[in-house]
Amino acid sequence: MTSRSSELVARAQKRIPGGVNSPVRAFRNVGGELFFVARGEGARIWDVDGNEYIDYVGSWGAAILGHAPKVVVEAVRDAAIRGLSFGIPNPLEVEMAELICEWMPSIDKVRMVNSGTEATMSCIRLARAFTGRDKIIKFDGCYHGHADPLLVKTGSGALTHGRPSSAGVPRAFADLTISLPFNNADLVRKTFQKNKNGIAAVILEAIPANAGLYFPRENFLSALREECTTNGALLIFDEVITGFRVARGGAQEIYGVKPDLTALGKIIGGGLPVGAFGGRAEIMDQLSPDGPVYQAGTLSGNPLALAAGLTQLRELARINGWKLLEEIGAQFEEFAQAAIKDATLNITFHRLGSLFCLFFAEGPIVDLAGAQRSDLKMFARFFQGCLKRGIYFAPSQFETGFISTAHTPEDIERTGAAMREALGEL
Ligand code: HOZ
Repeated sequence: MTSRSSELVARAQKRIPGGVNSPVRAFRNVGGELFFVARGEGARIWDVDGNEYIDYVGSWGAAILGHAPKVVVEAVRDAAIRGLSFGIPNPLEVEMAELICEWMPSIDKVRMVNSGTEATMSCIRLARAFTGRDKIIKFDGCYHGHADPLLVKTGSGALTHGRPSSAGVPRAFADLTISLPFNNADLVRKTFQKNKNGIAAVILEAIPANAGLYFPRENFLSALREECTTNGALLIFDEVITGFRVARGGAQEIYGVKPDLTALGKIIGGGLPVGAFGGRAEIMDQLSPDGPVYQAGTLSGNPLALAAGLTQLRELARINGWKLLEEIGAQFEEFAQAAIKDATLNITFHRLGSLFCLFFAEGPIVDLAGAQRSDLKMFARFFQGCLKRGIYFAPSQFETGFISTAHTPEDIERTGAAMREALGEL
């Protein structure tokens, strides 16, 4: 019998490129057939055929309170009744701006946009205008959305499908982007020396979470801060994933390094499409209408998205979500490590709070080259083994797992058991 998902896959493939609206969802590297989701609640999702999964994708991090949290749904409903979109300033924009600036003290001023891609793209334009320079430094495997200057040796779906630098990006644009291995401060120093007064900005995910998950070495971020300051370049943190997740003030709070600009997204939209970018006032004041840098959007500051985001953030603070996520994450780690130990395979487990990743490779893994040592076939078998046991991890080795505050101890225990069995089959 054909499943409803299979029918939808067939129809989608006729009318949507690859059958999906974002490439990682296509299951290409894990085999098997993707499923269509019908609904979600808490840590669970159900596909259109009624199969239930414990979900560790959580809308790629946006659903930090789990799916359809009552408070957020109610806030969206209340906002919707008052109007869906105006294209006129609304009070929630001020509330959101104040909250972001309070929780992330490196940000004096902030602009709301509709996606992380828009946020990073706008940071780059702003940095170029502010410094009067064209080149940027990024890091191999760090993914900053799909704007032209940033699709060079990038992570996420581009990496998953073996094309980390996209076709369609003019050579002249790509030549302005220098991509370096993560965690190599010496190379950054040398690149600055070679490009005297040429680098506008260094952009990075302070905690790279789009090529699996790995961490900055001690002093790497502070070395970048120093190099940028010495050379008159801006330091841009892409905290689309880590912002308000790894700590209230994001990765910059944990590592104590202050970027000039920060890109945000996911959590601040509570599951609706949102991004934001902000930073030092003198840089942000370059934006139109005060300054010469143009940036705009019909749906920017959309009341539904901001109602969802503000409610999610306030709820996180109310329940001390960061402490809770660390506790759930620690429990997850305990089960995962025990299952990995018994499986006696080469697996490197990384976790920070509610972010985690199993690399099917020996550690240490500190950069993209390390992540790429992973046995992708083994990952695919592990993914399928977990999926058939009702556990949904991201369908790519080069993504990160997301735990929400809705994952219960029973969910984690069940996940641990499924992981143990799936690893046992490899
Ligand atoms: N680029 C996202 C993961 N890092 C995937 C977005 C999606 O497929 O929704």
